[in-house]
Amino acid sequence: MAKASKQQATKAETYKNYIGGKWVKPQSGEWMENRNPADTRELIGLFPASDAEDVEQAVKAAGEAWPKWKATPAPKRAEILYRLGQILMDRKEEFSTDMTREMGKVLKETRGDVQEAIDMTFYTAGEGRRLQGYTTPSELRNKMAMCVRQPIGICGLITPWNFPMAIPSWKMMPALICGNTVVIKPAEDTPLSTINLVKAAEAAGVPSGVINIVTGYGEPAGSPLAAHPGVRLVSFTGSTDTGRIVSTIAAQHDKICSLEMGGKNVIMIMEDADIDLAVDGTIWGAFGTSGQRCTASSRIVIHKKVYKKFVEKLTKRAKALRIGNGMDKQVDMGPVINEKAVNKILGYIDIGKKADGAKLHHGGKRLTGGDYKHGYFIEPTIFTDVDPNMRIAQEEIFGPVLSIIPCKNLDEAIEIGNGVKYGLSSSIYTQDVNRAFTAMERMNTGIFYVNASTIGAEVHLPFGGTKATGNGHREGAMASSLDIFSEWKSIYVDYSGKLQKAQIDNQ
Ligand code: UN1
Repeated sequence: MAKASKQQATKAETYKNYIGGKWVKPQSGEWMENRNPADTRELIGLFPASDAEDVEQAVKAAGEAWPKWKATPAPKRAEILYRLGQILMDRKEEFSTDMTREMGKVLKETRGDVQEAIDMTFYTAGEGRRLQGYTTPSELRNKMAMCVRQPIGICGLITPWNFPMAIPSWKMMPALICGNTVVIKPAEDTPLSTINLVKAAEAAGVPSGVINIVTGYGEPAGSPLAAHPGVRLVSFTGSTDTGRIVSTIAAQHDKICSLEMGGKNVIMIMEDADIDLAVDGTIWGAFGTSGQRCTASSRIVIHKKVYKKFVEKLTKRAKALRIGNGMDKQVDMGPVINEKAVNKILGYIDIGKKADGAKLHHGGKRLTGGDYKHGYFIEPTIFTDVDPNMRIAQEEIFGPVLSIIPCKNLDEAIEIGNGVKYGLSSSIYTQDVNRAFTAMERMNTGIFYVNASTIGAEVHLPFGGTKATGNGHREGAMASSLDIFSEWKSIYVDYSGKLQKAQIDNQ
């Protein structure tokens, strides 16, 4: 996204930051353009290119709002979230359309993104009447022991462009139900969808200062948020490289830090699999969202016996995919997010062809003429005869590029499947229950599917991965979300009226 001149700022719709319950211009006086990646002639609007001063104001507002929000009973906080969920439902179509315009994925998928935010909001609201800790016996007489969840304080949320409403909701809803206040910095490519979420929260009655949004670029706006001494927790989803920077900054201030980062997800297809089903799952997993999901199926490891048949069927389907503007109902796959992404993806296709020496079986080019002229379109791309150690089979490309790797049996498939630095999602297609359970046990990923693609996580199960995908946390699923956004307090009540010593008075 290009920086906008002041002159443009007077013409296009201009959005603001939301700080302390007010929509305010950036202190920086700078704006950034948000353009449709399917047709860059369409300017969605101008958004604040915030800097440290804007972050400072937002953190201050979040700090001022915290004592009152923390003291609000959780069931009352939940009532606001129920209202928010309802508003998102009512405005689903409008928010989905905005999202397709700003980030490109087809309307069917942006509806899914908004739905995921709705699911997360209602699911989390239910927690307002639980937020359970536990009581447990003490080792001493006349003494009671229990533990309760405490809010943490101000949470800094840094979120990506590929799920610009769902992922903010994974972080914002549990943060709020636990009694924290938040400052969110959405990705610079998709500020509108996150602003829509914040507007819905405002309409639902979230008190001033409880949610604050500053839009802008990573270094001027994201870094000061991660570094601000008032921010106790930083929650980040995005690339592994940026995640490392965020966690390094957070570590210098002893912050709680949760990271969701890259993936190099694998579908393993055995010789007994339902091949048509596996083709369906591959098309959806590899080319849905133009491959721009951290859960995207970027590797297929397939038994030699069915390799040829699978590649034939898959290629036919890939050729039939209609690529274009996600607003068009006929379109199956939209653009990628921006010019930088085009260059990165084409760069990897080049590496695949030249340095790696893989066979480019289908696609591989940017689409340029006609309707494609003003957008960032790349053909669905399939490499065959890929060696598991090639760069295209090891590194996250984040685009519609699939590597197909032959294998001779389940053991080899699992070894290849696990042989990457990431550990987000994996799947197996087989009709054999023994193989399915063997893979389920041995795949070192946070998410595993049987006879389904690597994408499609639901909000009430833990989301996240092993190894370089994260730093041990899981989002979604109540227990894991609450573990990120609350701190335990252990409480001992001694009603014996005398000094009792744990571990010592143990007779
Ligand atoms: C992501 O891949 O960036 O599992 C998030 C899915 C979605 C969330 C994906 N529910 O595909």
